[in-house]
Amino acid sequence: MLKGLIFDLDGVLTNSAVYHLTAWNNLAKELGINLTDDQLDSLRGISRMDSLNLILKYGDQEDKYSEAEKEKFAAEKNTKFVEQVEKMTPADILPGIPELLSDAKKQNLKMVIASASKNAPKILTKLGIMDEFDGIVDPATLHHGKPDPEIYEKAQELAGLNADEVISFEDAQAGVQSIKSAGQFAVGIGDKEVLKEADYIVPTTKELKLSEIESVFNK
Ligand code: B16
Ligand code: MG
Repeated sequence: MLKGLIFDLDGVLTNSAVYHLTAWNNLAKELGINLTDDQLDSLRGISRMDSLNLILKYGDQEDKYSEAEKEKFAAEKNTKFVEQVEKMTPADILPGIPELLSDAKKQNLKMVIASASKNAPKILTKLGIMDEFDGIVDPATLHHGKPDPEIYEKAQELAGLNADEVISFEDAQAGVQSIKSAGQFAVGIGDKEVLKEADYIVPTTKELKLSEIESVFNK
């Protein structure tokens, strides 16, 4: 029986990816690295330090900087990202999400956030939906990033539920893999081919309808 929903943040509740990608692209340029669109796209859903390491790898600069220098670059990127987050408002919630959250509330479902972003509480506060959630996984406590199941297992634990009692929402391939490895029902939002491991796929958040997802979940 369905008892809870678990949400990725970026790309599911709001589109902060555009700010992440712009900030990474600018940092890469400062380091003399020109990223292709595909390389930039591959950073979606990936943690801050993993993203920086990937960028340095794309630029053949893997061993060029010390850990302290890398921390400085990551902090610089984050400052630029947070400047954009400060401008976010409830209008930045993706279409279809307010209805989904309110349908879930009516059914008393638990709701938890499974985002790799350390900025998740700040973003949710700017969106005005912080109070809707029963918990947020703290990414600082994780040993492995998505596609490892750890973040979705932690989210399920926070909700106090079993894997077969939750539906989890993701826009990134690594995220869908993480959900499936945790043994949960995955809703993928985006490209059918990329997210083919999900149990239910919609092209955008506009097509999310809790009753329809539930009918597939209950089969
Ligand atoms: P931060 P999600 C992820 O959020 C983003 O998709 C990814 O681009 C970002 O690097 C990562 O969070 C870490 O974010 O630098 O704010 O800690 O999709 O897992 O909600
Ligand atoms: Mg995401």
